Amino acid sequence: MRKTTQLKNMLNSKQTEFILEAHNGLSARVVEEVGFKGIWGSGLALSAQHAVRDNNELSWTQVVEQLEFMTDVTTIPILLDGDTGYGDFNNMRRLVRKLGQIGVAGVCIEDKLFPKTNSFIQGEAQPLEDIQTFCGKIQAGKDSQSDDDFSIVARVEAFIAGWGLNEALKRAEAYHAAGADAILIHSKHSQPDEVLEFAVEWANRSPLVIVPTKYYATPTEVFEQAGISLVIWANHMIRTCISAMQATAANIHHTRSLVESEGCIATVSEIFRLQGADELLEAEKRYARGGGHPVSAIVLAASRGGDLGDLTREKPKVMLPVAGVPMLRRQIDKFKKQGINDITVVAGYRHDAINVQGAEILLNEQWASTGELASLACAMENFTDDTVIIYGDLLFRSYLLHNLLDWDADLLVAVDSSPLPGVVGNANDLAWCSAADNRAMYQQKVTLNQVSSVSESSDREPDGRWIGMVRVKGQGGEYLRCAMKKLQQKQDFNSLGLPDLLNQLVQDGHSPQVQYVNGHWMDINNLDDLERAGAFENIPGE
Ligand code: SPV
Ligand code: MG
Repeated sequence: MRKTTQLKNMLNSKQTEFILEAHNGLSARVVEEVGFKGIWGSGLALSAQHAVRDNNELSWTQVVEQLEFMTDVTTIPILLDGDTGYGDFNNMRRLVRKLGQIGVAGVCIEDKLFPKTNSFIQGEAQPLEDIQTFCGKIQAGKDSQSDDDFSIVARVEAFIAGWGLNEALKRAEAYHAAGADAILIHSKHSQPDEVLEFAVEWANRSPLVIVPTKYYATPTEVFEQAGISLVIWANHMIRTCISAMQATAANIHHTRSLVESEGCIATVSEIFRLQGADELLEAEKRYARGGGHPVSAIVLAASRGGDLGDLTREKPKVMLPVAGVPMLRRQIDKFKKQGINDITVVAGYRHDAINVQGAEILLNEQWASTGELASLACAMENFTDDTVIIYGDLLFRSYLLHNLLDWDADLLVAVDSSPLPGVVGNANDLAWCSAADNRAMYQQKVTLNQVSSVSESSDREPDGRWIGMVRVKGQGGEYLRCAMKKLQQKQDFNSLGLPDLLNQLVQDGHSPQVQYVNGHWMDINNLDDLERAGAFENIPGE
């Protein structure tokens, strides 16, 4: 239902309705969240939040700007306290058109002179607007609304200015005849006598609105019995802010510490929630990277690297420095360079020695008796719609990761087709593919047949070596989960590695696509590797 219609229905409903003041997007959101059906855009509160006076010191365009933040984040109607309409009938016309454009449901104008003063400051000294002039403003406003259900509430300030019931009724009658959708009768008494007398005489000629700031102790049932349509709790959010801010500021100042205040104030996560931070994260999945998803990474880093001897006594292999920088740090930096910030490291051996920032560290507690797939199983929760899984001891040129991210495939593995003398026969990551690397073809469509040390399915030479990087995207995530489940049934699951997972995917009919690469990577298995690694990484710009 349109916000204008919601407000109109509230004004015309048989029961008494209630709206609460808000003065910015955040307070408006809070008012809606607790269940209010409408918001009062209080002139006093809108000014006070900027520490300016409720004397039209805030320009009308500044008011509209605040209101737009409020309408943007709420679905309930806002009734703006439009003071005197910020000028004459012509200013009123422009105001009403503008409010319609930004989704404000109605405006209340009071019969005082511009610039007005708050009703509770020397009210009796305040001159009232000429009745006919004020009626002209109401008519101009009604003629300018583009939505039939937009409401104009005429506020009678006769009691505030020290006049009696007759003047109040005379004015209300004239404003009603000029087209006002409701009458707001205001009073500065601490008892509701004036407004109740008015209500009796008014006898429901049109909806009646009140602001019980001064007669706040009146039981709400009294208003209901008097047939009041709308009660405005007019300034209680801004007053709450003031007391809370004063208490917190004084406490932090006196104690010179945040400790005491921390438990008494909203958490930072609560701020994020009210700002709708989650929605943005979801939107990023849909729209970031040209409609793709933000990519995450899982780094398998649980093993000690026993062949590196004493070097890995105090720290795991991934923390060994290469050209002065720990391998893991280098990897994380490379991920971040490609915009991958959701990084999970599955640690095991000497996990306490992993002290790099920028990644979530998970622990495979069984690291001593398990293999790569058991580590991966620890990180299943951290899979996103697009995840790169990588060995922690892999060094690579950035462009390899960049190219991997550039291809669109559910499952994608990088296979190095360049000859690797000395490795063939020992490594368990040799790759047999549906076709050998045909370097002449761009994005040659090749799929993986098998990764292992020896071919089980063919006796031909391998097509290359899987470099230890796999990208799992979209539907690929389901395939991977399914393959993991099957493998977890196996007795020897704890000794299985990533090649077993790739082979399972092939068996399941989900052969990963192959992206052929030519060198520019290395893994670290022994001291020789580590020595070569320094030169490998010593490339400017990497
Ligand atoms: C406001 O909230 O700004 C009002 C109500 O106009 S009052 O302050 O009571 O006049
Ligand atoms: Mg006001």
